[in-house]
Amino acid sequence: MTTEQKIKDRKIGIIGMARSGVAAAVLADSFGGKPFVSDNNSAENLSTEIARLESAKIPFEVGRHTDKLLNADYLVVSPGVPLTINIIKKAQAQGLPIFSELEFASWCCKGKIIAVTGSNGKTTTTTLLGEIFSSAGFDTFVAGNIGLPFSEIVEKIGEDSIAILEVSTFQLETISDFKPDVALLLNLSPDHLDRHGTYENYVKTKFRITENQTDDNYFVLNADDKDTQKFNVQTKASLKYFSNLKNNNASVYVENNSIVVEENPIVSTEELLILGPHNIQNATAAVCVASLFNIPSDILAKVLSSFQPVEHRLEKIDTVAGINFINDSKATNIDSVTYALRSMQTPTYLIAGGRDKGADFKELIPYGKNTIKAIIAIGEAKEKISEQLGNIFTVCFAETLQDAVKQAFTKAIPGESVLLSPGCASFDMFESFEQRGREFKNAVRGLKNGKNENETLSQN
Ligand code: UMA
Ligand code: ADP
Repeated sequence: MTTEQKIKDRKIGIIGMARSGVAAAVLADSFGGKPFVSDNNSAENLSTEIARLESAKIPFEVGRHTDKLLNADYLVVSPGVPLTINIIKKAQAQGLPIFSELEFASWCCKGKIIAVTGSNGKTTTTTLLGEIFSSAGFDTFVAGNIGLPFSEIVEKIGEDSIAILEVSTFQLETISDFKPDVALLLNLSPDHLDRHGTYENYVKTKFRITENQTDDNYFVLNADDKDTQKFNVQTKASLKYFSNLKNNNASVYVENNSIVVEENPIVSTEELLILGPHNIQNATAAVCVASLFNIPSDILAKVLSSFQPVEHRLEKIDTVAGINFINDSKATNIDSVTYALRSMQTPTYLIAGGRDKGADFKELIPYGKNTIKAIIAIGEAKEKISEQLGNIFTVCFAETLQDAVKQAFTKAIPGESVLLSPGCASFDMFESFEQRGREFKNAVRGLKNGKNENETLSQN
């Protein structure tokens, strides 16, 4: 079926009216479809989105999902909408097809797609690939889970363009034909178990990234990742591997501290500005993808040696009274916290906690043993952290992030570090991990300026 046949004159029920839902509705409208958007949030909280839909004359409802949604040929769901809600169950019972916004947008894509998934490192690697491809002269678009819905930009993508998409399991859960030219799976570790139920389900959903690939596509995998190797992947795509070790199966690997492509050293890992073994993994993965497009080594070396950490990912904030402050607010699962701990060179006060996603905090023990001086636990997970780690580490409680920063600052001595690496979602205390990271930075700035927490907060 052509894109036109899939969308033109079709009644399309869209669930969720935030970034993805509104972008999908506008895209549907632009292809001659008949979108109807529904969100269970209030009109008051959706004023910007409502204004955009009204100006495009796209009908919608807010406050709850009614059966109006079911008067459709198919539904398009936003990633944050769980498939267990009543209206989706009703739609399924009625036999309505359900597609993710990513799937829907992909119908309209004329260019090549590089899709990046994994439990950690997606945003860093997607951003890095974006810089590599645009430096190499490709007409490059970066979108997806990174914050810009694919539907928002897909119409600008021409036949010679490249779309580099960060892809989450929430988006893969309801794909049907999504077929990336190159799929990259960075790593696998437990995350989002509150949504996917079991780790097996989560992994199966991740592997869906390759389910429609054919032998002219590539599936790029991490040769060092034990779970990627353990869960035996079924794919028709050509497999390519990257590794942080001199691994014979890998086409891109690390040898004598250099990232090497087919025996040619590209860049020294010491030149990378993104720190830690996990970031070497992200860099080798990006080089592996770039090598499939014959991007010259001098361009790779230039981009890799100048690429800065993305905000909220092991971001060095400042040194106050000799104490280093590091913002890793995006560490929303345990694996990313273990990597943060592995990257620390000094004794560290760890600020962790927030909304638990089913994490096992005990996994931090081997990585924190020689690094953690104390844990300052915040948010809904603080009791669980204390229960699981209190017999190994000193665990203190803080009611607010500002208080946690203050406590850590009082305890730390010059040469030590304070690391915000929560291992949890932010939604119990903040709007987003970005807001959590910004509040951390504000609190640190407040310490530096000798201001109290209230002054710091009220200024921002
Ligand atoms: N809603 C309903 N009914 C429900 C539940 C929610 O109507 O039962 C409504 C909410 O009221 C809200 C809207 O749905 O208005 C929210 O949808 P959304 O959460 O999908 O929000 P978007 O702004 O479209 O953001 C989504 C991704 N969000 C999630 O996956 C939770 C963003 O990823 C992504 O950047 C964006 O699309 C663009 O592609 C965020 C994320 O947290 C960053 N991702 C997870 C992660 O990285 O771990 C997967
Ligand atoms: P994602 O988009 O998958 O959440 P990010 O690049 O935003 O990935 O990084 C999220 C968190 O994971 C940060 O704390 C970061 O330091 C850490 N991280 C980045 N890359 C990796 C990796 N390859 N393995 C483990 N942790 C990583």
